[in-house]
Amino acid sequence: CHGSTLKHQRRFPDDFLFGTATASYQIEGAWDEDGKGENIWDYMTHTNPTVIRDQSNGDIAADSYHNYKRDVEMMWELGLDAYRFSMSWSRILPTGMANEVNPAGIEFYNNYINEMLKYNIEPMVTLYHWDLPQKLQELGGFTNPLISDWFEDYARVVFENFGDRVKYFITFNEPREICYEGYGSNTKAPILNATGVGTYLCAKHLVLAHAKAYHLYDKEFRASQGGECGITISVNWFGPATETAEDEFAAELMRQAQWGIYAHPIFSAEGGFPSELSERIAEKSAQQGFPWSRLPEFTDEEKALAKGASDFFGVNHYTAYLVSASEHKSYPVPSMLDDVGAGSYVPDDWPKSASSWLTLAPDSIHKALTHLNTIYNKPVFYITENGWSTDESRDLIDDDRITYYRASMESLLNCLDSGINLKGYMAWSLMDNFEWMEGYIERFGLYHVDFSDPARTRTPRKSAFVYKHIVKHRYVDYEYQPDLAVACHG
Ligand code: PNW
Repeated sequence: CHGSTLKHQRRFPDDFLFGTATASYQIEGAWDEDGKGENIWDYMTHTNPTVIRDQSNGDIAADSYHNYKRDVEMMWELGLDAYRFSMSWSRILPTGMANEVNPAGIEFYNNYINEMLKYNIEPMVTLYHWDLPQKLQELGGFTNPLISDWFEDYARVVFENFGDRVKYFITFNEPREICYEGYGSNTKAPILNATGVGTYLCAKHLVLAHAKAYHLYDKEFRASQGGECGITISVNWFGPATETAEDEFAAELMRQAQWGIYAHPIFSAEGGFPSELSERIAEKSAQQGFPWSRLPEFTDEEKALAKGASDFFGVNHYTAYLVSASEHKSYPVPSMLDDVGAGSYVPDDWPKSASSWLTLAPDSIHKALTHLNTIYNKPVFYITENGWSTDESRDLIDDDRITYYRASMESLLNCLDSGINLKGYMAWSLMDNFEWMEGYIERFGLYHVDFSDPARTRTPRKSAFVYKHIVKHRYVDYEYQPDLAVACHG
């Protein structure tokens, strides 16, 4: 494989961590094997299969539980520096509580991690990527304040068992998707649809759960293990549709609702929920006859616990939207979007993926990170997810995904050029997997997975070779056109 060695190319530093990301429920399968307990996705897909577009589930998924060596071989083929994956809480603690640890679960993750380390691939572990033990859901899940203690107990088991080898821990993947989609709407398990109430209860308890796990790591594990602990928040860019004060304010409220309520308590200098949105929710709650604000307050002690409780800001970034004060559609009352009171849209000329929510927006990583860098005083950033979907009918030739990844690389380089402390990038995803409500219809993989084949054979797409080339050479070579028939390995 040759790349041209253009000297004028902007380059990524050698210590920039390039990787890919996945999540336990989306890839592992083995849903009830070797002592694993039931989680909310097992429960929902088994009791309510029609909520999934193709009525599928993650019972087998990409069967990574049995194919983990092949997964690591793919990481090696791509030349990755790091791999972000999540642990299944109910595989480690079948009932969710720490009184009973499942040894087979510990062994599986030990094997996965040790296999990566053989190839010098840095494991980055997410503790929670949406698969809550069902027993804990029955006790209220993230609406029960005790979730922060249960999560801390689980985090202790993870740090104790894996922290000797894992140097990057991420507590939660995407609080917005957990709280808003799972509790405030019906687009993720546990499809509670408690609009305008569930989201905010979950937000408070999740932030505290993160903070307790962070302090546990900081006080009891950091000195001996020497790693880092952070959180990953989905931060798409929400810019104003026009430069009017109304649209600017609407965009600000939208950003606060979409990610500020999770980021502000942890990363802002003052702590707590963002003030404009808090005021708006308090006002609306009063008008609606609630005796209290639907957004629960933090006590001063809780505020202090969460403030500064992260070593880095993990950003999942996919796309952007324009926010318009006059686009206000009719939303359920109460609900988060009604609280914001504005609408968002995407210009027609932004290229479309197979996912309704995902278009290729111009330079949006750079826009989002520039904003976060300013309001949260220059944290260390990792892009922990970014990627593009094609539909199931397309297999290996994915030029639109290549266009998307190259555009992302330019946006990352713009971040580095402007002095943002961005230290790594994880592509979503290493391979096709169970895409939640979209089942196996939308595909995000650099590797194609054949879900009709019991072996779940994995085959690199064209984009895999392009990503490999970027990781190896540390710049974007637009001349490089992999020929899949003779594509290079190793
Ligand atoms: C992420 N949005 O979720 C998740 O972390 C992954 O598990 C998932 O497979 C991947 O993105 C692709 O969907 C997102 O509305 C959900 O912008 C929604 C959004 C972004 C990411």
